[in-house]
Amino acid sequence: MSQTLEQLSEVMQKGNLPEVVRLCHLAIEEGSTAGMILDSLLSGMSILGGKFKRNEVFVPEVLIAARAMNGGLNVIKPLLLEEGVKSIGKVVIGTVKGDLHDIGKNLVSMMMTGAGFEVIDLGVDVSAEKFISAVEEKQPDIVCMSALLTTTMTNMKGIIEAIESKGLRDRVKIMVGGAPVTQEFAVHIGADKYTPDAATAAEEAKKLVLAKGA
Ligand code: B1M
Repeated sequence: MSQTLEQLSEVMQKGNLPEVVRLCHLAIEEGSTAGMILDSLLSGMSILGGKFKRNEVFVPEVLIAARAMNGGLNVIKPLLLEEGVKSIGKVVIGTVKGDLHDIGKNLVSMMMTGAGFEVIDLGVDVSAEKFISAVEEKQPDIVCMSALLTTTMTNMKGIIEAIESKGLRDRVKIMVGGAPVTQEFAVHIGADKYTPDAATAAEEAKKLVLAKGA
């Protein structure tokens, strides 16, 4: 890893947003790819996550670091997106009710946009009602749900049931993800697809819409 990318990982952990933005731009000038910059930011967040678990840092520090991470992601966003790609389908995405984690969801959103999807991002703490309104109004091909807490991943099941009870289940494919979510859990709650990371989510979403159109 270059010196700039090492520094980037460190300043992200300290939550220094202006430095994160500066170093992302510098890394781009030095020839780092968006993937290399993303790896540096993710490795910083992984180190910080370990410290959070061991009670060496607390919510305020992690929150500030997350803001810095999202700031860095915004700098590399244009590089992750292919220009002039024709929309291959529509995706509605959100972090489920009770959950405020948005970094993974934002990454999935970026990768999906880069893969050619029109992405409607409902944000965090999204209720079943909000997902349903979005399905009715926006007519997406795919609904993506993210959850980072073992206590909120269970809300995914309620959201799928609510979509079913409104008679909308046949209209959309449902994809789920987030650190505690597993393939077994996805099958158990009746989702169509689980993916462990954002890049795979975009690949699998493409396959789902191609299969739908076939
Ligand atoms: Co929170 N937090 N947090 N946190 N936080 C975790 C998740 C935790 C594992 C930390 C720990 O204890 N080790 C733990 C959860 C324990 C559990 O339930 N098993 C935890 C906890 C306990 C909490 C609070 C309860 C703490 C408290 O208040 N006492 C609280 C809950 C708040 C709430 O949501 N109601 C809380 C709060 C916060 C902050 C607000 C401070 C902040 C979030 C800020 C933000 O997101 N804007 C935060 C953070 C940053 C973390 C950690 C450190 C990092 C999460 C992250 O962004 N990772 C996390 C520890 C860790 O993960 N090491 C932790 C990077 C991100 C890229 O990964 O989101 O997994 P991830 O996304 C991946 C994949 O999962 C996948 O793609 C991405 C990679 O490409 N993916 C999808 C994600 N969504 C997908 C959707 C898809 C497909 C793939 O759909 C198709």
